Amino acid sequence: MNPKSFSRLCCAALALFVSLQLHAADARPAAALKLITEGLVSPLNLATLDDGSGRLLIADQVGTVHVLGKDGKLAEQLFLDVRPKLTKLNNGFDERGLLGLALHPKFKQNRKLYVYYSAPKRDGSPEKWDHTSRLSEFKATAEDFARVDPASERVLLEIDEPQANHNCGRMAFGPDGLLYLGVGDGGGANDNELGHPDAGNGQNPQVLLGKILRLDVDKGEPYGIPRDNPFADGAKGRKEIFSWGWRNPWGLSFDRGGAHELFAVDVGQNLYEELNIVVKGGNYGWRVRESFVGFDPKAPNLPPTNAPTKDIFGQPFIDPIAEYKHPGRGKLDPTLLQGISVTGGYVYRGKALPALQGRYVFGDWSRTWALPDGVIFTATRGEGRKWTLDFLTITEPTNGKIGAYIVAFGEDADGELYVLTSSRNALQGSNGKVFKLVP
Ligand SMILES: [Ca+2]
Repeated sequence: MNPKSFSRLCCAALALFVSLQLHAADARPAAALKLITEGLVSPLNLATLDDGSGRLLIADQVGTVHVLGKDGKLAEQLFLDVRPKLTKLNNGFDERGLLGLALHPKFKQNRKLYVYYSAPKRDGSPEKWDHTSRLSEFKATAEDFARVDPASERVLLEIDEPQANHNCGRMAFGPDGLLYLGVGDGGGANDNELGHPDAGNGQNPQVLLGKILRLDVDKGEPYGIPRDNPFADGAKGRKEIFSWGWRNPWGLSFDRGGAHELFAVDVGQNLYEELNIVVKGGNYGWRVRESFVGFDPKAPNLPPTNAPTKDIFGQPFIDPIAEYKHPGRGKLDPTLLQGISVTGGYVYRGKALPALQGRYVFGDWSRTWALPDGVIFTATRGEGRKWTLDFLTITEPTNGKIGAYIVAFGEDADGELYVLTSSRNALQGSNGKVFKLVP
C-alpha cells in the first residue's frame, strides 16, 4: 500500500470512528426543561382541560386544582378545591393529600372527572389506623367547564389506610374506557406493620391495598365490575382487582400508541426500583419478591435465594421490564442510574422530541433524601421483555441538573410531557414547578 492510499484509509477509518461516536451520542436523547408555571407546593397531576380551549389542569397535593391558561397564567378561580375534605396534612414530609386526577374520556359530553384523595379516618375504620383514601366523581358546571360544582361529589370507593404512606392513587382511563387505579400497600415498611397481617397486603387478594384496580364508572352504583376482571365473581379475591403484588405504583399510564400497554412503576423498599408492563391478573410479587429477586420483610436488605416464584394460586410472579438500584449508604455514583424512589411517567408519543418516540420517560424522585436531586431516565424497548435504561440528557438548565424533587410527570392532549417538581421533601413553601420537555 502506498503512503497516499494508507493516509486515505486512515482518514476513512477516522471518519467512521467519528460518525460512530456521534451516533452513540445521538442514541442518548436530550431535552430542555421549559418552565410552564410555578408558585405551587407539590404539583402531582397535570391534565388537559378537554373543552377545546387548550388550557391545562394542574392539581396540587395540598388539595387545589388550578387552570393554566394559554397565556401561561394560572386563573384566579380554582377548578376544584378539596382542601376542606382532606385529612390534616403534615407540614413536613407527607404522602397524603390530593393524589390522583383523571378526566372522564367523554368529559366534553358529561363533564365528569375523578379524584383520589386522603380523607379523615372514616367511622368504623380500625383503631389506630391513619386515614381513609377516597375515590370520588365530580362534575364541572355546564356554564363553565373550568369550574367544578363542589356539591356534585359522588363517592365511589373508600379504602382505610393503616399508615400515612404508600397511598398511591395514580389513575388512568384505559383504551377500554375503564378506570385503572393504583393502590399502595397501606404503608409503613416491608408491608409488615399494623394492618398488614399474614403475608402482607400485596399478596392478599381479599384486600384492595397493594393492588391495581379496574372499575367501570359508567355502570352500576357506585360503579360496575368489568366482567373479565380476574376475581369478578368474588370467589377468590376482591372483584375490583386487575393486578396484584404492588407496593406503591407511583405512576400508571397507558401508551397512547403501539399496543396501548399499561405501564406502572413500583417504588421499592431498600434496594431496587422497578418498571413494569401490567397485564390482567398479573401478580408483580410484592412482598415476597422485589424486582427480580426474593424479599424477606425480616431482612429487607438480604434477598433470600429460596424465594417463591409462584403465588398462592400457583401462578408465576411477573418480573419487571427494568430495574435500577439504590445507592449504597453514602455511596451515590452520579454516573450510574441510581435513585431511591421511582416516579412513573409516559411512553413519549408527541412530536417535539422525535428521538424520544416510543421510549418510556420517567425519573427518580431524588437520589438523596435530604437534597433535591431528581433525575430523568428513559427506558427503551429491547429484545424480549427487557427494556434498557439511560439518562435523559438535560440541555437546559445548562448544568443538566433538575435541582428539585421530581414528584410526578404529566402528559397533554398532544402527547407532550411535563415534569412536576417540588423544592422540598415537605409540604411547605411555594416552590413547586411544572416544566415542559422541549427540544
Ligand atoms: Ca414487583
